[in-house]
Amino acid sequence: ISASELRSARDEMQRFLLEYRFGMQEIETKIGILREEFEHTHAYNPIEHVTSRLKSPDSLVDKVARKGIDPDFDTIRARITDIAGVRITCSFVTDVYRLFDLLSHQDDITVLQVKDYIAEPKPNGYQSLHAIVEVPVFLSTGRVAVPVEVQFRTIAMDFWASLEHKIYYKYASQVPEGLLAELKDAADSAAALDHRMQRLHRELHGPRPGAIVAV
Ligand code: 0O2
Repeated sequence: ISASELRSARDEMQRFLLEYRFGMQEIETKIGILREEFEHTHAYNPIEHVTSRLKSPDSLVDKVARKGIDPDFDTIRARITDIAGVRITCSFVTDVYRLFDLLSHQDDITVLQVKDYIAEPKPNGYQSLHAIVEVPVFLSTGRVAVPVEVQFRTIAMDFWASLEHKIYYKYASQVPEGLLAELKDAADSAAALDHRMQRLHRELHGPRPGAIVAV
């Protein structure tokens, strides 16, 4: 492969990823608007923090190889939907579903897939609500629909997932059996804490804190 071919492959990859960056920014803006409007109108902020990440070219290439997908951009576009990711950490479980509802009902958003790991936690205890949503991005060449993976979770779920991820890496995915059971137990404790905090919140603020008209 010549230097100019290499350069053009790099440019094509950067251009490909750019659309996902824009899609991610659109979702961040939508969440930022909801957060500000919520605080203003309801004097309540249901969001603790928001983080975003774009898959690196390296990890995208690894995923393409792992899944045995044809390495052309059209196939990657159709098959890999977590290139852009936004994680919304909410205060309470009710906020998780409320934020998901508010985002997914916006009329320029198309929900492609929902995985509710809160209703059905993974066997290791992982909990979060995952949605692949498609958001329009307007380029000089026209409109493109960009998929973004949005993860909604509480602070307790986020705390568990961050540390579990670190432990998993430390043991190069070979986590000892006893530790797996402890992690599952810790996930149950995190869920119990969520229920408890939700109950306290409800006792103080009534059944629907910062309630808004359901969409
Ligand atoms: P990163 O670095 O967060 O992006 P697929 O993504 O299609 O191969 P799957 O299992 O269908 O796989 O996707 P799923 O279940 O929606 O989960 C994908 C993402 O959720 C992961 O992304 C993690 O962010 C998070 N996740 C899922 N399961 C776990 C878990 O057991 N522990 C933790 N800590 N996070 C989890 P990536 O790409 O793995 O990583």
